[in-house]
Amino acid sequence: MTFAQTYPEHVATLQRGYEAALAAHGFDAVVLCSGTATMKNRFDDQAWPLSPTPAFAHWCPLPEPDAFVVVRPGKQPQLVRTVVDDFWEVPAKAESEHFWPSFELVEVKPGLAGDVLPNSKVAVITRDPGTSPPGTVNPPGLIAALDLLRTRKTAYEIACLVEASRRAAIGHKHAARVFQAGTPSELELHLAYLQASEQDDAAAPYKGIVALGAHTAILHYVAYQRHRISGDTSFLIDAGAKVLGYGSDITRTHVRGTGTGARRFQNLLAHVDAVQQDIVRRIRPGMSYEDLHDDAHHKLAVALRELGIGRGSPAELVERGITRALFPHGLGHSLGICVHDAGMKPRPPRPDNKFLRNTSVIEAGQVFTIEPGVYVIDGLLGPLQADDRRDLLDWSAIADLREFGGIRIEDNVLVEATGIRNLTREAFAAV
Ligand SMILES: [Mn+2]
Repeated sequence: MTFAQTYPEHVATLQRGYEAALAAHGFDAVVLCSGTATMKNRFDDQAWPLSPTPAFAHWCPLPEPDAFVVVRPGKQPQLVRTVVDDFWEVPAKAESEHFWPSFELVEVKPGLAGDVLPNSKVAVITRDPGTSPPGTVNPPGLIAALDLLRTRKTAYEIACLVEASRRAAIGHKHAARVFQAGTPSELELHLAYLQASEQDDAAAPYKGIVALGAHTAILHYVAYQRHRISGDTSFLIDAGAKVLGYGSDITRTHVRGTGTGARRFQNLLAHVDAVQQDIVRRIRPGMSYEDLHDDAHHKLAVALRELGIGRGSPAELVERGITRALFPHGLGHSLGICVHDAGMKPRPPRPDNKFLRNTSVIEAGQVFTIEPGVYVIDGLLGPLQADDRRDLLDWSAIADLREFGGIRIEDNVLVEATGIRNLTREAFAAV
């Protein structure tokens, strides 16, 4: 199905959802602002590339500043564009033209959008409250209702995410080949990924995490080093691609070499990958995502025990915080327009799961990530070695693994009525 075929139904679904949300929260209209150009530095004249307000992007794949989507019950949505007469620059062309016929198009001169936007009982959703048109700015109840709409993907959104997965899979496969065939630097691997996935840094859904060796244990490492690394080492790449505003978010870990550390790391990598696939297979509508996260800790504990890295019983490894020191982040998060998207955290997680970003009940139409990991992070392992939990880990194994850093395997999963589609593994199999 093409974007042009699925988009009208997407807009009709949004219109119904928005009409219900507006009625429930007492508004006659909502204005969704794309955003205003933000300067990088008040002493310079360059603006950041626009990252549109997610509610705007939900309707319209046009990352253009000072544009507005106006939604009113029973009326065709309007797209109000600010047309700038400027010979220095040209706005980026839309990635696809399919969306234009769904809107009533209105063009205004800079600063004059206020003349055409509705002004009675109107809500305004904006990332720049300081430059907002008149109305009730970012009412929390309405925002929560609109965020929830974003968690149930339409066929159009799924098509966007499938294509975003395909593009990322091409980049991941290429970067893996470059790593195995030579001695690239982190920067070279980052650039190889971007080139193969046909995007620059600014177009990517998030700044790719590209790390070699011990750097792979730094969860959000983006300080790409320029020097080349030879010999036994590991490679973690957490990188996606964006299509019509929708991003994939995929992590793979690789290892090179045959030394003791490399073999140990390869073994652990195979176990984490098996755990990840086990968790994905369990997903069904009606389950609690936090239960999956708890189950991931249990499965990782079993793997650590099997590998001899963990020395207590699996239950002990979980209850005494060993798995949490090795796997400190959440199992995953909502995915779509924002890489850590909103709408799947209706309540805070339990205190021992404090970094978990998804506490929703799993429902058909959701897309989220499943991304277990195991890392040697000295700041988290130090306290275990310092108290009576030191006997629960094989510290010589930890020492072997330290220079290889950490492992994360991350897939993007679509929940269906009777099971799931693993968008990432499908994409890897297809490219
Ligand atoms: Mn992620």
